[in-house]
Amino acid sequence: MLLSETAASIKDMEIRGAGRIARAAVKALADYAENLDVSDPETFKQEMQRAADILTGTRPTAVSLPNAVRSVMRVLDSLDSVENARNAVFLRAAEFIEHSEHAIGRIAEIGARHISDGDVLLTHCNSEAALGCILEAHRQGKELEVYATEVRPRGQGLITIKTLNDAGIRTNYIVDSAARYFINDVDLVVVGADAIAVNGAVVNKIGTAQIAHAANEARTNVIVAAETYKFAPRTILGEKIEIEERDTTEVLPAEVAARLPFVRVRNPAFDVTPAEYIDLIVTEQGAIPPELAFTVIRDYLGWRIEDLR
Ligand code: RI2
Repeated sequence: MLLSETAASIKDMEIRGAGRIARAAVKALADYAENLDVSDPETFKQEMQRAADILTGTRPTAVSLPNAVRSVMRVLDSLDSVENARNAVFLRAAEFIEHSEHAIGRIAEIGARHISDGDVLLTHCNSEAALGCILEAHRQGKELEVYATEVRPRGQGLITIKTLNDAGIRTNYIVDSAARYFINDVDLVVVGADAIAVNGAVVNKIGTAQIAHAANEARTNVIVAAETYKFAPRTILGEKIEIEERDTTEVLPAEVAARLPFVRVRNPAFDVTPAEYIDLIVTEQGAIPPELAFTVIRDYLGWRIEDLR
């Protein structure tokens, strides 16, 4: 796939999910490096930077995307020849993809320990990290029942219920606004994350904050399954995580909106769940309370405040 095709697929969500877009972006960078026909190392670096900017500009919220792209681009800091730079990009991209896939497996193992036999779970959107925990608990023989939301406007809940159904897990498919209605029947909420701020706040699919709020009120635990590359280093500097607002036609067809001149359709794709509504964040390095987000950024992502300026 060409770089522009990968970028377009990420933007229109043919490739979606914070982990998947990160892996697709580093693969696109490696392919781009392979076909880059230049002999001057500086030109190579500039062209790679241009490609990196196109990829990171596709979706602004999922920090996995810039974190993954930056982890590849870092190898170009000390390049001496185009050939060495190209090989370093291949190697780093392959390492990232392997690390990401391994992280999903580790999170599933750790997350499954927090799921008990007989639990009723609720999940929102379609997160491979969150679903990994549920599927692993099921694989271990735990009897589970899941509530899965529809996820307006893009309907990612449909992917989730197909996966759960294929695994033979008893699943209830509900509209997003029914989460509060069923929350007292739920033992544990399991969701993924697109970004996690230094204060432990979790950015995830729009509606997550409402569910976490309802869970908090009902004393139902909430766990977030997220690879360490979903922690947002620049939040250390006080930078806010940008919330993507997608095309309004995802919510209301343009011809209907055209007849309602006083109505403005809004379509934020994500919201922010405060740390106090989250019991645990399950990463591949272990389960941590959200308050330890800074430690993950410093120790596992290796970002120091000096690197961020
Ligand atoms: P994994 C998705 O975003 C959802 O918000 C999901 O919870 C999150 O990414 C993490 O997904 P979108 O691409 O990386 O559907 O765990 O907007 O698959």
